[in-house]
Amino acid sequence: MEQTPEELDAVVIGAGFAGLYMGHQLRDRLGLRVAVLEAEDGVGGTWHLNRYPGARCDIESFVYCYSFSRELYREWEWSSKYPAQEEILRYLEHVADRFDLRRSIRLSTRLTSATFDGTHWLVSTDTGAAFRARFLVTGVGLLASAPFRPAFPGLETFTGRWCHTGDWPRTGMELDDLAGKRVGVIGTGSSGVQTIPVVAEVAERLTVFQRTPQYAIPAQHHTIGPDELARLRNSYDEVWSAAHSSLGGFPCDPIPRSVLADTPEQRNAEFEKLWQRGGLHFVLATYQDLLFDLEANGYAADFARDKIRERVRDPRVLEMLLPPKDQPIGAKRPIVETNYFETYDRDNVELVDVRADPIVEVTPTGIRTEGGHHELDVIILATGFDAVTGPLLRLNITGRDGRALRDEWAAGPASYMGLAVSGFPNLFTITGPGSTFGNIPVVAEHHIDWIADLIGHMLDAGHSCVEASRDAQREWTTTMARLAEKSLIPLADSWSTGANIPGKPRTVLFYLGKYSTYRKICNGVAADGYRGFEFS
Ligand code: N01
Repeated sequence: MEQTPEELDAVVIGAGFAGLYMGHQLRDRLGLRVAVLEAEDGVGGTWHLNRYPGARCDIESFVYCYSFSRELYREWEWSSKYPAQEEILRYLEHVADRFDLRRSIRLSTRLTSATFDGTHWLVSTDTGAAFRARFLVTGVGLLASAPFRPAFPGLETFTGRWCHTGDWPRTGMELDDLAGKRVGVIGTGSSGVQTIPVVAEVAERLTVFQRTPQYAIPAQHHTIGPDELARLRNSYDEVWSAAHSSLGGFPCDPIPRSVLADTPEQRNAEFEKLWQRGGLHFVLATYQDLLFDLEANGYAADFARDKIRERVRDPRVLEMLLPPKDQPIGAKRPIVETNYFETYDRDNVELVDVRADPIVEVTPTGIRTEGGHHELDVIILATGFDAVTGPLLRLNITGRDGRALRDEWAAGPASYMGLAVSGFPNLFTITGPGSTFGNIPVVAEHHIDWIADLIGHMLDAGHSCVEASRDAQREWTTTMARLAEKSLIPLADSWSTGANIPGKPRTVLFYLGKYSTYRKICNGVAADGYRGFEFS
């Protein structure tokens, strides 16, 4: 039964990277009464949920973290270049303790609806707890709370164990539990590519069901030794100034010319340098036209295909793993890998191309494709997420005059800078659709500071309501569309365009300009008296 609503100033949804810091800003900087609602039984968001074997971040640890506290930055000892899931979760738990945030967090409390009553947000939850607050801030992330499980016929009849990478069971599915089992993985995006080599090491047999071959860039992963750690911990100013003036929210040195300006020898040398550097740099810290010009992109794609050729011995398997010539590199969110391609040379690993040999059904004992039956004890869905809008639309948000967010966004989302939606006063969406596409903790932190500044401004000025204007939202949508026209990103059938979910409107979900430009725009709007917002 719903309880009498608790009176608050703000409700924050989610206790991951975004929600933790938002709670801290609203409570400790602005002195507001705040509840951070978290559906799961622990903090950490994505890093609480994504516990699949091999889960690791593909942004470097020294910049996949908060910058708001210099002390926190200096204290924390990252153990490796790309932090593992457990380590990031430990970091976020540490943040919750260090800043005494737990007393403001309600765990195991799933928001079921949020309705604006003309002055306040009325928030209901699955525990019966209810809240009435002036401000509602979503920190639900882009992906993790909305796993996509394709409707494979017969999945419910499977007698083995199955799960999704983004909603990994807490018991019975650790790596040891998979030892000696026949495991099937469907999907070869970032999650699949991370878990496949690790599971292959222990499984009796691993069958990978691949729909689209993908480029994947070696992580060149390594542990961080004492000297490197000391250098990173003492580089706070350089790191964050470089991150904030960067393309994607992490320090990088893009090549300030076209791929086409270099000779084949020069560009191969540049590509090789980036390849050895590892990770996202190959696609993001590279020639300026790589993600904008198909011809330029083609040279990088050829280079990456050649690298795959060097690593797979079986020509039949290689043919299945090579992305086709017309598939640009980096149009889908780039994948970062360790030992991925070599895994297919193992005797216990089989690759099934489900475009040539489609999945017909899941049976009680495995997966039937047109070509035959694959006996399995475990099925892992690495099939991705209903990204960006999915986590928000699950919240049942109703704004001014009974307008449901689901209806407003039926043909695709519209927002002002990814931060606010016209018709939804005093609602702020951290990393919402329309925001920049970059290193999420950095983008989220910028949003949170910006939102806290705006709320602080309202308190000082005595405003009770703020709302993005229709015109500002329309202009932002036009700006996004203009940038998208120039980019290769909309060409991919991926989560960043909504194309991975059957029936979802295909639209560009991000502002595809540089993070540094986006940051300047948001800060300029604030400096200009919050241009595009209406106060009352
Ligand atoms: O999901 P994805 P993800 N039948 O959407 C396939 C972040 N992340 O969880 O390409 C068969 O990329 C689908 O095939 P196709 C990161 O931002 C980060 O891997 O659509 N296959 C694809 O292969 C990332 O981009 C990290 O043809 C089906 C796969 O499933 C984002 O999360 C780690 C299918 C889905 O790939 C999402 O990555 C993990 C079907 N019906 C995730 N439906 C790191 O930081 C889908 N597929 C390292």
